[in-house]
Amino acid sequence: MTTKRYSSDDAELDAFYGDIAARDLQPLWEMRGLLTKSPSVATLPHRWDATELNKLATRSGELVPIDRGGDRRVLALSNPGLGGAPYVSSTLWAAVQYLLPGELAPAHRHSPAALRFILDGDGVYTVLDGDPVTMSKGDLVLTPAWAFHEHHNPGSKPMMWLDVLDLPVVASLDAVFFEEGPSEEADQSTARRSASERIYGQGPGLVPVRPDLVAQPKAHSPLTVYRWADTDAALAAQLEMNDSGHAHLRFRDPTRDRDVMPTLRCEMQRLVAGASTPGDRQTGSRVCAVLSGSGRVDIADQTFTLAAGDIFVVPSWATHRLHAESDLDIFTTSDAPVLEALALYRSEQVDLA
Ligand code: 1HN
Repeated sequence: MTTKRYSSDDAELDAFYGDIAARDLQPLWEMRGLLTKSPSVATLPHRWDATELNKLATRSGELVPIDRGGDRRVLALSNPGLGGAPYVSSTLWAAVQYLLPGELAPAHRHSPAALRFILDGDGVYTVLDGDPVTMSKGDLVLTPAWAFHEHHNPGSKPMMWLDVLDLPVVASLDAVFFEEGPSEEADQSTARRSASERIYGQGPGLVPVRPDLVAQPKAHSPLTVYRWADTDAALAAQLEMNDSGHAHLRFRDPTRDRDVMPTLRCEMQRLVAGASTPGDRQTGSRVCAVLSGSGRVDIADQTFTLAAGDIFVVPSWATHRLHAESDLDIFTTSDAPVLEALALYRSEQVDLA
């Protein structure tokens, strides 16, 4: 017997509970908290401080070679509500990854999808199924499920970035696969821009027609990098058009009406100094990173100050609200496409006093 044994003061019922437990059965009528009025969420609101993350990532670079466990030097953000799991929320993995000059994090692929958001620095390039993509501050780089990827730092400075994966979702669906890759050097000589950008990132609404350039239909955006210059210009243009002091945009597949990847939604917000967002809450969790500026975020009954490089997590259905002290740029990724696909997505504004 490995299942839970229920008990009763009534001897006959208690014997029955013993017999059903011996057959790995449980009585629904004794269970509590199975169906709650609103989500019962273990993930806690939390913020990781940029200065601490930078210091500890630097120490990991001094202490730990790249070829230890998984060939990635990664510090997972472990949510204090999740009993020691290496997950930032019940559905998302988030981490900082640190790569020293001259290092290579060799190729592999996995069924969980990943993305990188670059909070500072440049110099690293990642190779996605053979296509080299440079990574610089403010860029969003996709690593779609089952794409081979390796990271190179040919520069002279260490580099750190944010990784987010849908790993907890894929793990809970018992669908994790992993494979090591071929280790060939990608040809950087012709890669001033990735092929993905040259074909799909030349201008809004422009897609290739030549059959040899049209990507095979995949489950994710064929554009694998969203450059900061474009994101910045789109945010600035939105702000010019309204006086709310709040710009908000979503990264989309340029060829189809959908999110960048089937499991992950990515958004960017800019608040001018003094502006606030309305309070709202959604099902599904989100990881947010401060690209620049300062302010604070209220999440449920907690308030966290925010500075550039900080990373925080908003649990499912927790009311959250941003306030900018100086102009604030915030990247967000969430599991919203999963909830939407399953008709479980809910979103509402919450009036806060
Ligand atoms: C992974 O493949 C990377 O390739 C980073 O950079 C973090 C965390 C869990 C599983 C795979 C990477 C990861 C990861």
